[in-house]
Amino acid sequence: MDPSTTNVNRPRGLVDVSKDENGVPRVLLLSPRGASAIVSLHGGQVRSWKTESGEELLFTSSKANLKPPGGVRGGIPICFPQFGSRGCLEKHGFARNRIWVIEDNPPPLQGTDSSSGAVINLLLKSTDDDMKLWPHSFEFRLRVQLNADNHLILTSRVWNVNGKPFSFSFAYHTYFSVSHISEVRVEGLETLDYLDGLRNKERLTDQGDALTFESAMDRVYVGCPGPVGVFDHEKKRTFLIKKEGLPDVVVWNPWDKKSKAIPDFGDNEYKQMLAVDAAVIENPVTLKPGEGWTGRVELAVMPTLG
Ligand code: TA6
Repeated sequence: MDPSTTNVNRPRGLVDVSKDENGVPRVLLLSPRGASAIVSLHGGQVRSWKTESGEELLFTSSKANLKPPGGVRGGIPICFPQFGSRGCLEKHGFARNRIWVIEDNPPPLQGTDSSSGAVINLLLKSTDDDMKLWPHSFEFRLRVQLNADNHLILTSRVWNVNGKPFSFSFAYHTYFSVSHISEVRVEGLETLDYLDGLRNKERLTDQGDALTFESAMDRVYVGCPGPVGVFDHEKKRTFLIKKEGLPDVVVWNPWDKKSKAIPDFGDNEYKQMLAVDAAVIENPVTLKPGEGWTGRVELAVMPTLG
């Protein structure tokens, strides 16, 4: 697809490609009911997800550096081929920094409903430079769909295209916009084990209540079987996170002290965000040559009942 300005009328949704202020193609997805999402080819990153009344649901820092090749603080960065820092690979991997391409005719993805809403298919392939950092040949297909119910659905498919087996970890590092962090409660992680990033990744067990926030949190909940709910009391709004192929859930808020140490994050912006990531971290995925892996997350937003 020519990324200059293409306008494609879909049966029940619209896809529009233009360029951002840095000349990087970005894709506007419009659902039939008027919700929207923006996906940048820089990182294959969802940068915006808005309700039909135009309310932004994802947080982006006012200090975010939008220029490639750095990562953009906000939206949904793709962490691949690793979450966190290990070896010589950059933190959270290189996928979020690369320029992806639009793929017009990707191989069919089983279990997805392409008839509903607006859809874009992106592709990232390993380059010679990537191979110096991570010597594995892969194809990463990312499908972003805003469906007829205004759900945002991200499906990632990673293929080992040749060579030897490789392993990777992965996260949809999702920055939710919240009214105030003190008004937020997270349900669905009760009684699970987590690796505490604030205690040298010590393995602890959640006490069984819904999560609320009074200080910094940086946890990887492992083996989370069901959906996760993020309730915003002030906004009377709930985000529902459903996931497949993604057993782990990251919960992160830097709070005041760490916020001041992050250059592309405002000192007080921790009050307006909560990162809750569908991920695969504790037991990395291993792919033999010719094998593929799929990880899907579906994000819905709805009024809180009661
Ligand atoms: O758990 C989330 C986390 O790994 C935190 O430790 C925090 O640093 C965050 O990701 C953001 O990482 P980034 O590389 O985008 O600064």
